[in-house]
Amino acid sequence: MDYQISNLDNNKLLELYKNMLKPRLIEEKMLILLRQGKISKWFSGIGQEAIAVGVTMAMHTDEYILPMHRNLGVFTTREIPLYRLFSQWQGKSNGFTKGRDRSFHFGTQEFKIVGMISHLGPQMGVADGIALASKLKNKNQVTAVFTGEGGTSEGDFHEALNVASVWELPVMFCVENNGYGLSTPTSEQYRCENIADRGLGYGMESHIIDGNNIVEVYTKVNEIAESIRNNPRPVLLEFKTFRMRGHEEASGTKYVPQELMDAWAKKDPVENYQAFLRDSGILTEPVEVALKEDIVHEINEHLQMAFDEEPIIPNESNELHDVYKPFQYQDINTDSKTVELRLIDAISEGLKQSMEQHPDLVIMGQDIAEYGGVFKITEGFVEQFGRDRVRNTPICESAIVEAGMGLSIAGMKAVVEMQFADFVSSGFNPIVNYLAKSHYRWSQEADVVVRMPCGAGVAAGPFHSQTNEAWFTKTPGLKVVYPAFPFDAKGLLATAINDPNPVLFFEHKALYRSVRQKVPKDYYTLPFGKASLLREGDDVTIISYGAAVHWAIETLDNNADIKADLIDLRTLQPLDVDAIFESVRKTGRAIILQEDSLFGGIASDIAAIIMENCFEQLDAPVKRVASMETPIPFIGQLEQQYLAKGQFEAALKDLLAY
Ligand SMILES: Cc1ncc(C[n+]2csc(CCOP(=O)(O)OP(=O)(O)O)c2C)c(N)n1
Ligand SMILES: [Mg+2]
Repeated sequence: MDYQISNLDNNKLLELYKNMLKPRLIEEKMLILLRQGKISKWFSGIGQEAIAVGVTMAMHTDEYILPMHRNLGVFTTREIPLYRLFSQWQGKSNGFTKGRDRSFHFGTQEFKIVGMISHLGPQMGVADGIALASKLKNKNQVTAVFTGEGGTSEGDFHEALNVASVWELPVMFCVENNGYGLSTPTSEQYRCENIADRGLGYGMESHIIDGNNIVEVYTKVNEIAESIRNNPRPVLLEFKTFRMRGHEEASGTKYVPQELMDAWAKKDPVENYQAFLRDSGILTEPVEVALKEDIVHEINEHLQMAFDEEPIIPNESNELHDVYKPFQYQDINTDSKTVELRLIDAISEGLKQSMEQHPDLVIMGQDIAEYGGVFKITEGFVEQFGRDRVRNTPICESAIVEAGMGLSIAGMKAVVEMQFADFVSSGFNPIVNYLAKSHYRWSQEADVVVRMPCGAGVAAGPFHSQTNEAWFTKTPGLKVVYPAFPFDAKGLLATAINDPNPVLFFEHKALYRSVRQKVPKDYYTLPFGKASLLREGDDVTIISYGAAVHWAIETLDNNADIKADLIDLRTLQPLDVDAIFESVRKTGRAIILQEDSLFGGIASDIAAIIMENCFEQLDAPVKRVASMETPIPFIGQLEQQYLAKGQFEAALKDLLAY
């Protein structure tokens, strides 16, 4: 192997060696423990150490690194105390996830490391967000994110590189091309000769680096990182290397041709470099022996600490407590003059005032800048807040949600506008897997609001009419807000943005321009988890939210003889169960009206909760009224037939007659 040491001094050369030797020796120990059944799964990075170590050494300690499952060298080079890593792998408290996630699936702000989620790709968009924050704050920092060559086939890779390129974000995309993704060889993974060749397609500089040569990795990445700090831009780095062990230890390497194994064994990054240092007199035998002894001693000592640590004792309230970051709601009232606003204006005003309240808030979405968004909610925002904070995005919902997560990791806030709520399916993975689980896994808040223009009644067909809140209400870690009136929308949006947890904020399109209300001019907040009682009566409890609230009002207006409590939930997660119970215990009858189709919607859960808690006060079975079990059709008469509105009055009367 050709080591071009140019201006590296002996100390640096030895440090590179030491930092590679450490993960190698830890892994050798882990393989023994694995055979003894003392640890669970292990993803080996043996043979790939030069990449993790070289990249980490080229980074400043206050710059974020987003490593993968084979990058032990990132964690050790950042000098995480080994007992904490061992505890993490054993699921103990001194680890980073309180036993809630395994192996390298954790992050730590202390060491500026953001670990992967299993889905591989999402962290590339997260790196974009972190890099965006450092660019907006002129920090002159670079962010490094890792992926295997298998992960480059995911849409997240494409989206993240494209966004980084369009926005000129200071990210190093480090692809470890190790020949295989589980059992899949590169020939079945991609068709171009080098992954680095793709840089051209993204308008991005790229380099191929010998991933088994620590000197080459370190010197090249060092140079590139320094150049990015001075001239922020993304760079694609392809490290050629090889996976010397199985995908994980249990799965073996039978499918790997022996010639490949033999050829790459000769290129072992640790052994070759060791030989080079010996030959050039930089590493003497006594130094080498001492070095190894020190590391082995450290490993054994820290392993003992981890083994001695008490196992975690399950405690339900601890688990429930950590799903959301604690948020102290601040009630901000205003006695400012009110103005009559449509729902759409109230949301626009609320968003604008939150932009004024939070200088670190960035909003992102398709066509939201000069164009003002397809519903014109952000019209005039660019003029007031500038293009840094009001960002047009390419069409890539996943990468933008991920970028929101990255901004949050870097201490900023994000609002992401879905052009239509239906399109959130293209950003579903990061919402339910990354944002929702982040605080529970490693105490990292996901301070992101996703705005969701939703709902039917506008004859827009199956892909511009859905109300898909049920996709999210069932996922712990998310909050779901669904206002029906301008006053609620403005105050709840302010709270959604103040709350550091991920919030799905539903805005019904059919209400945008049809509902008007007097709304305070100034900034104010409203609490989550508090329903509003719109009508009071003793006969029946009607529970609803969103556009369906207006259907219920219309029905009650047409039937003055029906005396009903009408509850507008306003937020679905958290859900105001107390308001529901109080009313149902009074009326003895409950009907839930929802716009979404019936099965698996929130009406079903509310019905179950009422039955479990108010059974003895009920005079009739709880009734659910929802739309048809079909996709939403386009033409008006089919849409009207589809919607629950048409069945509500009859169902209500049936329930009262029961
Ligand atoms: C979305 C998703 N699909 C599949 C998997 C299962 N899986 C985990 S790692 C892996 C191979 C990854 O290959 P590569 O990106 O080349 O990384 P390497 O393991 O070679 O370092 C697969 C298929 C997963 N974790 N997530
Ligand atoms: Mg691979």
